[in-house]
Amino acid sequence: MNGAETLVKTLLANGVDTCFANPGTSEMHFVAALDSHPEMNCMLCLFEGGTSGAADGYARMKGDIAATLLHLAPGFGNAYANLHNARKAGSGVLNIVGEHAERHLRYESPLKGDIAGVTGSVSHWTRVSPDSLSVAADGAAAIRAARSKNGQIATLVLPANTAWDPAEGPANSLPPPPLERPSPLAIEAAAATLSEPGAFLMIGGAALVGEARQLAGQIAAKTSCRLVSDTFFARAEKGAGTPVFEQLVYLVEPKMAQLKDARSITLVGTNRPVAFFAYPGKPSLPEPAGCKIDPLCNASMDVAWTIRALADALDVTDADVAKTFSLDLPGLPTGALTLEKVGAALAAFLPENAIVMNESVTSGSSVIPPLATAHPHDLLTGTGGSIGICLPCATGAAVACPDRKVVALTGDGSAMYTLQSLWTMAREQLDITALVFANRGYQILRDELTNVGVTQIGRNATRMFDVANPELDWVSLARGHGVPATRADDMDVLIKALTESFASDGPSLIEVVCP
Ligand SMILES: Cc1ncc(C[n+]2csc(CCOP(=O)(O)OP(=O)(O)O)c2C)c(N)n1
Ligand SMILES: [Mg+2]
Repeated sequence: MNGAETLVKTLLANGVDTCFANPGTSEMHFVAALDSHPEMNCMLCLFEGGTSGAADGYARMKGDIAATLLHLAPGFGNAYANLHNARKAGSGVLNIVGEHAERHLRYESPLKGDIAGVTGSVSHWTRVSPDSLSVAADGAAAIRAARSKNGQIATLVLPANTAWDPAEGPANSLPPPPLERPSPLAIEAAAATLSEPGAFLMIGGAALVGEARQLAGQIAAKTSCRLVSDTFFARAEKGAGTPVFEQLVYLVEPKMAQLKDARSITLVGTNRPVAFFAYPGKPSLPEPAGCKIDPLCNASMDVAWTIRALADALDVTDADVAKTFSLDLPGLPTGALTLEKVGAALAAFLPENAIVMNESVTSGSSVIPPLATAHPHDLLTGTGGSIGICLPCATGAAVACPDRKVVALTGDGSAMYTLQSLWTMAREQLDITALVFANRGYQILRDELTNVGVTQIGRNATRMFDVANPELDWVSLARGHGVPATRADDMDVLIKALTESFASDGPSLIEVVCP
C-alpha cells in the first residue's frame, strides 16, 4: 500500500465518499488510488472554481464535507474565490492538493508556486504531509478540522513522494471537538435584553433551519423582538410554513432605516451587521449610535443549543406561536416578460422542497420576493461577495440532494465566471434548472458608480459594464456544454420552458431576456 492508497481508505473509512476533482500529474498516484476504490464518487469539474463551489454547495445541503482534488498552487489558486465564499458560508471543505515531490522543489520547475501562501490565506487548517507514513493520520486530522466548528476549510498538501512511497494503513478521524457555548450568565443577560424595547435578534447559520429556526420565531413571538437575518446566508428554509424573519437589505441607507429603532442587536449564528462596502461619507456600521451589540454566539459555536437555551430562559412554550408565511401562489402571468412576472411564475411552479441558489444580483430584488409564500424550499445565496458561485454551488447541492429539484438563478455576468459547471451538470445528469438573467451586463456596477457619487458615465466605464457587442448566446453556450436550453423573451415561452424543465430530471437552462 502506498501513501495515496492509505489516504483514500482514510477518507472512505471516515465517511468522505464524494470528491470534486481536477487532477494533474503530481496527483497521479492519488488518482490511481481513487480509481481502485469505485465507492468513492469522483466528479470532474472543468475549472477549479467549479470544484470548490461544488464542495461548498454540497456542504451546505449535506451538512457534511466533500473532498476537492486540486493541482498544485495554480490549481488551488483557481479554486480560491469559491473557497473564500465557502469560508464565509461556514462550509466544511477538505482540499487535497498535490505538490511536487520534495526533492523536486529545490528546482524552479514550471508548476512550482507558493503553495503555503495560497493555501494558508483561505484555509483554517493547512498541513504539508512530511512522508508517506504520515499521510493517513494527516488525512484523518484534515477531516476532523474540516468538520470542526460547524465547518472549516482544511487543506492537506500531498507532495508526490508521500503519495507513491510505501505506507501502512488508513487512520481514524476523531470526532470534532465539542462546540463552544455561551455561558449561562451570557444567556440570562441576552434573554433579558431580548425582552426590552428596541431589541433585535439577528440569526444566521444553523438558526436559519429546522427546530432552531422555529424556536427563534417563537422567541420573537414571546418577546416582540425583531427577528432579522443578514442579507446573505449559506442556507435558509423559506416559503410556506416557515417562520417570518426580515432580511437586512444590501444598500447602506435602507439598511440603516431597517435598524433605526434598534437599541440592542443580539447575534446568534452570525456577525454584527456591516455595510457591504465603504462609501465616501457613509458609515460602515448601519446601527444607530448607542445600539448595544451582543456577540452572544457566532456561527462556529453551538447555535442550536444557544437558541434553545434562550427559549428556555424566556419560558417559551407551545403557546408562543411563531408568525409564519402561508401558502399563497400567484396566478400565471402572460404577455411581455418582466422580472416581477418571472418571479411570480417561479413562485407558482416551484416544486415542493426545491433548493434555490440565488446569485441573480440586481434581478433578485424582483424575482425572489414572491417565493416567500411559495411551497417550502431552501434558499442559498452567495456569501462572500465573490461572484461565480451560483452554478458550482447548485452542482454540489444537486449531488448532495439527488431527490430534490435545484433551481439556479444567476446573473449573466456571474454565470460567465464558472459556466464550465454546466458540463458537470450534464455529465452527472443533475436535476438543475438554471435561469440566466441576460441583462447583457454588470448592471449592479452601474448603480455602484452612482453610489460612489459619479454622475457621468463615459466610454470606458460603459465598456467595462456592458457585456454586449458581442452578445453572449446562452442557448449555444449551454448546448455546447451538453445542457438543453431555451431563450425566453416573453412569458409564454418562459412558462413553457419552466414547466418542461421542472417536469424533467436532468439539467436545463433558460436564458431570460431581460427587458
Ligand atoms: C470575483 C469577483 N469579481 C468581480 C466582482 C465585482 N462584481 C460584482 S457584481 C458584478 C457583475 C454582476 O453581473 P451580473 O451577474 O450580470 O448581475 P447584474 O448586476 O447584471 O444583475 C461584478 C463584476 C465580484 N463581486 N467578484
Ligand atoms: Mg447582468
